[in-house]
Amino acid sequence: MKLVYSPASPFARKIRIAAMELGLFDKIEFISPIKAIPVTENEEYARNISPLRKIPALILDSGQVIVDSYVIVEYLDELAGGKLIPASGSAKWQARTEHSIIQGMQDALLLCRYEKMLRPEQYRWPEWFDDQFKRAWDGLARYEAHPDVLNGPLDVIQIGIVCILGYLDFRFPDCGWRKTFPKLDAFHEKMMQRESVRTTVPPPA
Ligand SMILES: N[C@@H](CCC(=O)N[C@@H](CS)C(=O)NCC(=O)O)C(=O)O
Repeated sequence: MKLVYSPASPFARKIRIAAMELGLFDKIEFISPIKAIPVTENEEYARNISPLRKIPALILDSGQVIVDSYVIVEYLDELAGGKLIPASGSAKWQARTEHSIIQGMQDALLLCRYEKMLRPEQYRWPEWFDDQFKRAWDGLARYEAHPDVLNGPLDVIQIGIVCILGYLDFRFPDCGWRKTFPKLDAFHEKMMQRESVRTTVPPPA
């Protein structure tokens, strides 16, 4: 199978970490043929992979395409026998709820990035930026207040959180998350001991 990805994408990083942790990394060919950026044409990708023109996308050997990162992690986890996501009961729905929240936090930060990087200056809306950023920030505060989520066996939630923290370092290095969230800082340090996390840190811009 092939993963369409970019080294800078936090969503793709989640997949790369999960694939390594699940022992599936060597079964995936990693390809980064496109620049996934809003207001950039990519008709072929829209036609063949996804009309949303977002990465990551997983292309199975059969040609079947799986998007988005939420679904790809579920697919890989099932392939590996279910190690990162509980399969049943209330734990299953709790994990999916947390994963959805983490997706929303990462989406909000990506929108902030696009607002800063792409939107023409005269159209920028600082209150909107602050509101999106606050959604991610409040999400982090939620995990800072519930460190039990950070301390159990490795799961999709922990992987998602570490990708968000890495994204803040990458795109918003002055935001001061370590000072505000010391438990998340300790969690991040601990996660960086893992090869999967260390080797997928986004490259300097
Ligand atoms: N919900 C999607 C989000 C993926 C996403 O937004 N990826 C970004 C790159 S990090 C992208 O492809 N952006 C291109 C665009 O929005 O046009 C997922 O979890 O895979």
